[in-house]
Amino acid sequence: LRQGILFVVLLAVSATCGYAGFVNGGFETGDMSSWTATGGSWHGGWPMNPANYNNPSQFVGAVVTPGPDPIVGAALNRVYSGSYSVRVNDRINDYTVGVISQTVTDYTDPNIYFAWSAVLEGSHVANDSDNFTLALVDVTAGNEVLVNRSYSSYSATGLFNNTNGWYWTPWQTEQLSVGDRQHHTFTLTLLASDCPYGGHAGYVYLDGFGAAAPIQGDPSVPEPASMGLIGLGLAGLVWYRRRK
Ligand SMILES: [Ca+2]
Ligand SMILES: [Ca+2]
Repeated sequence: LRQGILFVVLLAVSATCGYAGFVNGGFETGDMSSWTATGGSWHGGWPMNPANYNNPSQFVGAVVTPGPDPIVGAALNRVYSGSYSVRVNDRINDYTVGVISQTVTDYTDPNIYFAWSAVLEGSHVANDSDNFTLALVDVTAGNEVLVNRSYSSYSATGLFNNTNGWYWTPWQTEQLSVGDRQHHTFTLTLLASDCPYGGHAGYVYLDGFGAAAPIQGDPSVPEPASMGLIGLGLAGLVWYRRRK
């Protein structure tokens, strides 16, 4: 029996190791641990000066719990998967910028997943808008940009709905195949900003950054993958006991 239990434990450990590259990618610790979070202010002028938003003590945003988005309502849940997500920037018009990033090294899983949703207050022109940029780059390949989602409320496309003058997207899930980039280093960065004249705000939610597809909804429902592993472990236990 002891060897059977050991088998179960080993399976659990090997499952964990496969996703070791990402830490707290779904914010399920309830805080920003393992993420770099900075921020600052954007006063006047396009493009934005990075020196103005690299202050760790001025991060604008928060880890949030499930519930209706305060602008959109029940049509948009603040959390995509599990009990928490992060909201970068806020809905107050006060020139703020929020930035988060995480880097994974020596990545060996075949895919990278994440989910995002944006809520942007309607504005005027491209250089006078709240905006965001969500990018995944392959650092090993000279910072090659693999995913770049960049919108302002001025450039909002058919991806966006409009509620009371705010443009918003349903949750967007991204799957990126990186099986041919074994052992590379990747960085995910999300910047969300008010407009530079303090007239319009916008924010972006992020969740489920990891090697497995994030599962939408209730955290109490176990992921199919882990259920399968538990089943395998139990099968191993039965096999061992029969053999004995
Ligand atoms: Ca989550
Ligand atoms: Ca703000």
